Amino acid sequence: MNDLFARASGRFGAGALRRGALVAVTAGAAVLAATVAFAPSASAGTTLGASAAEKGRYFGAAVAANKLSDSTYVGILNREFNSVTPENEMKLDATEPQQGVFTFTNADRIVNHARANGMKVRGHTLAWHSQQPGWMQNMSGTALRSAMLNHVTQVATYYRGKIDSWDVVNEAFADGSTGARRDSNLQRTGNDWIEAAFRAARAADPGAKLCYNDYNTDNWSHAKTQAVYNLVRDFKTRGVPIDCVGLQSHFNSGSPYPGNYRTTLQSFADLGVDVQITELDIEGSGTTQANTYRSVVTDCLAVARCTGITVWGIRDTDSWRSSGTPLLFDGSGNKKPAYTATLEALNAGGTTNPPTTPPTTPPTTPPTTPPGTPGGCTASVSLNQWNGGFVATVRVTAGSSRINGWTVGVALPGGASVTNSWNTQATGTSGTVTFRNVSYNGQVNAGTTTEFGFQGTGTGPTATPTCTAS
Ligand code: 9MR
Repeated sequence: MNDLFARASGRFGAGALRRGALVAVTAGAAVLAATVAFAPSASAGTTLGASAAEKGRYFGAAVAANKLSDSTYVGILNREFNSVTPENEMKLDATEPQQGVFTFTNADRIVNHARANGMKVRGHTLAWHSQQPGWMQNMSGTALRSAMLNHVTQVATYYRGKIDSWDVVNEAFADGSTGARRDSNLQRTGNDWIEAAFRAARAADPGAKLCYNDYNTDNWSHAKTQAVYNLVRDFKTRGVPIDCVGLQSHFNSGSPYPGNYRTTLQSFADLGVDVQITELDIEGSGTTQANTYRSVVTDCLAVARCTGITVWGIRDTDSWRSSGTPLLFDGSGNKKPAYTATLEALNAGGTTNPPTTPPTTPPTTPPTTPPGTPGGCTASVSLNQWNGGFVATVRVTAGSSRINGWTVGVALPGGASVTNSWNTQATGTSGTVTFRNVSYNGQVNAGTTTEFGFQGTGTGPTATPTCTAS
C-alpha cells in the first residue's frame, strides 16, 4: 500500500493525521481534491503481474524458448508477468516427435525460467488436432486413442507438480452454427476422447488444474460457446475431472470483443469451474485498442472465478499476428496505450463482484431422501487402456436409500497394480484393492452416483467391483 492510499483509507495514527491536515491546509484545495479522488479502491500495482496478484490473479504471457536470449524480451517478461505459457514448446510435435521418444529440452527452458523467477506455468497443450507429429497424423482408431492417452500420461507425469493449469484438450469444437465437434483423427476415435484425456491427465498430475481451451467461445450467443458450455456442464454432472475453461480471446475485426463477454465468463464460472483468458490479443492501435483491453480486463475482474489473463506474446513483433499489432508492447519494447489501459483496469477492478447475470443453471436439487437406514450400493468400472497401462473410472450408485459411505473392492488381474488414485482412499495396490470414500463424496443420495478413479500398470480389471454401503 502506498502512503497516499494509507492516509486516504484512514489507516494512520494521530501524527499522520495532523501531517495530512497540515498538507491540505497549506497546499490548498487542489491537493485535497487529488487525495480524495485517489482514495476509492486505489491499488499500488505498478506492473501487470503485481497488480493482478493484488487481485488474487495472475497476468501471463506466451513465451518462445528461442527468445529467452533476447534481453529486451526477458527484461519485460521478468518485470511484468507472473505466469508463462510455452507458445509452441509443449505441443505434441515438440514433445513426442517420434512415437515413444519424448523431448522436453525447449519446454524445460521455459519452465525452468518461470520457476527461477516465481512465475506460474500454463501447460499448452496435451491433446489437439493440430501440430501433431507426423506419426500421429497417420494414426487412427484404438492405436491413436492409446497413443494419445500415453502422450497425455507421459507429458503430464514428466511435469507433475510444476504446472499450474494444463490445457488438456485444445480446440475440439467446430466453428459455425452447428455446435458440433470438430472432425479430426482424435474425434474419430470416439466421442469420449476428451473425457478420456482429462481422466488420464488427472491421474498423471492430480495437482494441476485441468482446462478445456478454445477460440471463438467468447460470444455467449454463439453455438460454439454453447457447445463448450454443455460439455463442461456434462463433465461436472458426471464427475469427469475438469477445473477450468480457457477462452483464447483472439480479437480482431472479424472476431470482435463481444458486449456479452462478461456473461460468458460468469456463465462458465457458475458451472463451478475457473475461467482463464488464455491467449488474449486484440488487433488495432491507440485508444480503440486500449479501450478493448480495458473492457476485457474489467470483465475478468468482475467475475470472481476469472483467475488469470495471458496475452499471446509480449511485443507486437513477437505475435503470430504481428501485422495486427495486437499486444501491449511495441516492437521496441515500449509500453503502448493498451498497456496503460490494462494496468489501470487491473488497479481499478473489483475482486469478487457479484454475478452480472443470474445463474444459467438451476440450483442443485436438495436431498430428498432423509438420513436413515443406509441402503445398498453398486459399482461399475469403465476403462481406458493402452499397452501396459490403464485408467479406470468407477461409478458408485446408491440403492433405494441414501448412503453415508462406501467401500468398493476391485479385483485386478495378475501383474496389474494401482499407481495412483483420486477422489478415494485406496488400500493395497494389487490383487483385490479396496477403495473407500473420502470426506466429500461418501454421502450419495438414493439412486444417484459419484465417481472415483485410479491409474495402474498392467491390464485393467474386468470383473464387476463389489460395493458395500455404510
Ligand atoms: O502462436 C503460435 C504460433 O507460433 C504457431 O505457429 C501456431 C501453430 O499452430 O500456433 C500458435 O498458437 C496457437 C495456439 O497454440 C492455439 N490457439 C491459437 C494460437 C494462434 O494460432
